[in-house]
Amino acid sequence: MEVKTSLLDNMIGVGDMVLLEPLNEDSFIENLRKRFDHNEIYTYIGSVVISMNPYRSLPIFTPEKVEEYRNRNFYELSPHIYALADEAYRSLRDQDKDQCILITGESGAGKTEASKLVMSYVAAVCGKGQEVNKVKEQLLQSNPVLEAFGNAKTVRNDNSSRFGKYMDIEFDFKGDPLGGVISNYLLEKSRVCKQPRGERNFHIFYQLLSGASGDTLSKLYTQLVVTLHLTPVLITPAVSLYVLSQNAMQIVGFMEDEVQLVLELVAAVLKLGNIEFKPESRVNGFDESRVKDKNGETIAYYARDALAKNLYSRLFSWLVTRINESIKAKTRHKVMGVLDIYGFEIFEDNSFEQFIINYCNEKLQQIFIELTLREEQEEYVREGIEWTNIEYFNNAVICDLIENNQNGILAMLDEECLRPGTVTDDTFLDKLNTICAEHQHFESRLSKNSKFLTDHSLPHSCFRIQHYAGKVLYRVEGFVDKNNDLLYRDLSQAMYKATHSLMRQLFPEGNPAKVNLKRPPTAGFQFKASVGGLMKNLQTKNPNYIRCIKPNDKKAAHIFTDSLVCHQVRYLGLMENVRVRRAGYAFRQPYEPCLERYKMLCKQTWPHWRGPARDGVEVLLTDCSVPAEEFAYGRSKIFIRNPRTLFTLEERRRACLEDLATLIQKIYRGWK
Ligand code: AOV
Ligand code: MG
Repeated sequence: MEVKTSLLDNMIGVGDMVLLEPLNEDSFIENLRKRFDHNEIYTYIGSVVISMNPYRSLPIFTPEKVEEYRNRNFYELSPHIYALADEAYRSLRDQDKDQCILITGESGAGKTEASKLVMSYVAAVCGKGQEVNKVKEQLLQSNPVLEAFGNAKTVRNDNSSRFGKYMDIEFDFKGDPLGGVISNYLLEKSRVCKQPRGERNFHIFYQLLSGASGDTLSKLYTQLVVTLHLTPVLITPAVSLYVLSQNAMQIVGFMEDEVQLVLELVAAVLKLGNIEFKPESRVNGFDESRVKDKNGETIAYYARDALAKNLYSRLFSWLVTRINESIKAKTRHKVMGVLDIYGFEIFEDNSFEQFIINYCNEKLQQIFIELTLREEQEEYVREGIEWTNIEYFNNAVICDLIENNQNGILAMLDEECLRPGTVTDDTFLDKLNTICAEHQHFESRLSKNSKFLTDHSLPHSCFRIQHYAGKVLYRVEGFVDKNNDLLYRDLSQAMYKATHSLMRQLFPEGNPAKVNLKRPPTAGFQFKASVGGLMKNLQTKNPNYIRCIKPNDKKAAHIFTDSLVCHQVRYLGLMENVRVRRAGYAFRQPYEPCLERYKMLCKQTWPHWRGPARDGVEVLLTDCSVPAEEFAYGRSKIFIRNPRTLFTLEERRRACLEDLATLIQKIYRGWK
């Protein structure tokens, strides 16, 4: 039987790195480049999909492509993100397994686009019908709403996600979507008040100011508001994007008056940014802004910014909750989780936000290592299959350095934030340094492994971490404050007194009847807890990986910078991934389902096999003349080395089913 060669076409490179000969870093990069030059942006490492950002629209996401990949075996056609989406969806539907799609890669590598492609593919192939279509439309339209409020232009990416997002899509037993639940992780709210040079505030501000009608704007009293750090650049796309996000809000289920309330708060944030405080004067009718000296002025600005940031981030969380109300299903049978977080980033100036974002990426890399490299190798040992271990870099030490409950950086930051006395960012840094010097255990983790660096060559008030994806220099300025994340009680109370119903709702702690003297948990503590919860959740699901790679630093099409790609290939651990995969077996399955699926290919196993499933599989594979070196019998699973073997079995099965269908038709006609 003919085996398709799409995975082995040398002109456009090899579709599966597992089949690459010879295998070394140069050939790996060369293969990616060759494929990239031929518009083949996807390449497999076994079941992992590498996705190169093309930075231009390619005609490979059409409805015809969806049809092409629908219900096809993973290795059958040329590599595509649709093949991964299809595989995940079918194993959810047919094998009843919860799935998760883990999308990783640095800022601008294409994670958010990939997550949308997966969602739209699944929407296209799962059930139809009025009710189901409404659910799908709502799930898809939650994206533009959250992007408008949670994405912004950075130097790395014009549409950079400034929050982490995990979405469970919920299905019934037939595989029809019922709804979804979105979880969001720490929005980078400091952006509301301050953006690094060359960057912008959240999209919604520009969309509103340039897209909304004069009438709407005058209702929001925003005509005059356009100075401040929020200076909008009036660009045309923002105009149509405004319409887009307004429509999306409507589809997701926001009432007209709710949209109005949301926009009013966006306008309120804009206005806050416009308030100026002058000594001994009254501004904008705000009595409280009458400040007497320079010192007070600073506090007033500080309070203003804290309020703007809090208002905006609470509004964002409210939006997520509100969307969830619309899309949440009453029951669910199976779920597919899609994770799209902010990617690893190194800026000129890195603060608490980058620290949090990069920590989150470490955790994801850790999950990849746990499930793909470690788990895979351990499985061979468990199953009693001969195996030589392959070395790989385990970033668990970096995760520990950040999150260890006793002396991790986050714990020390919390300790410092809660300590009585004068606490500043520098006392926090001193603490890090002292502990580093004093604590033997800590020292061994910090210094010997050189993951934490504080030598004198560093600029003032900085520490450096050797992350899995590169060294990052963090400036401690603002760490304590951002971690504390406190808002003056007077401000919460003032907000709670507002006549604006949504505003009141966002500041429940301002209710004088419910004064809570307990300190709210710190931002770092909350983040660590929610990321920990996320990791646990992901581990209960069957993972599907998309590893996104950024081909150049210019956000440009057609440019493939070897050094940049090489760096990513290294830190993503892709070479180790191929080696583990090659040394081992591409496919494995417990004996029972394997026998069930292929038993029709052999007379002795069809229609029933009476002995143990393991023996049945052996009879079956021998009968199908699969060469002995192609498989190994584990304790509970059959291991198949080459994806093509599996593909051959699938082809035969399909032919068999077709024959059967023809036969049944004949018999049926005979009866008539
Ligand atoms: P990210 O999610 O990984 O960065 P995005 O998914 O936002 O990156 O991709 C960045 C930009 O690259 C997009 O706005 C598109 O212009 C382009 N792009 C990405 N994937 C494709 C594709 N498949 N086809 C065409 N263009 C694409 V960040 O959120 O910053 O970590 O935090
Ligand atoms: Mg993104």
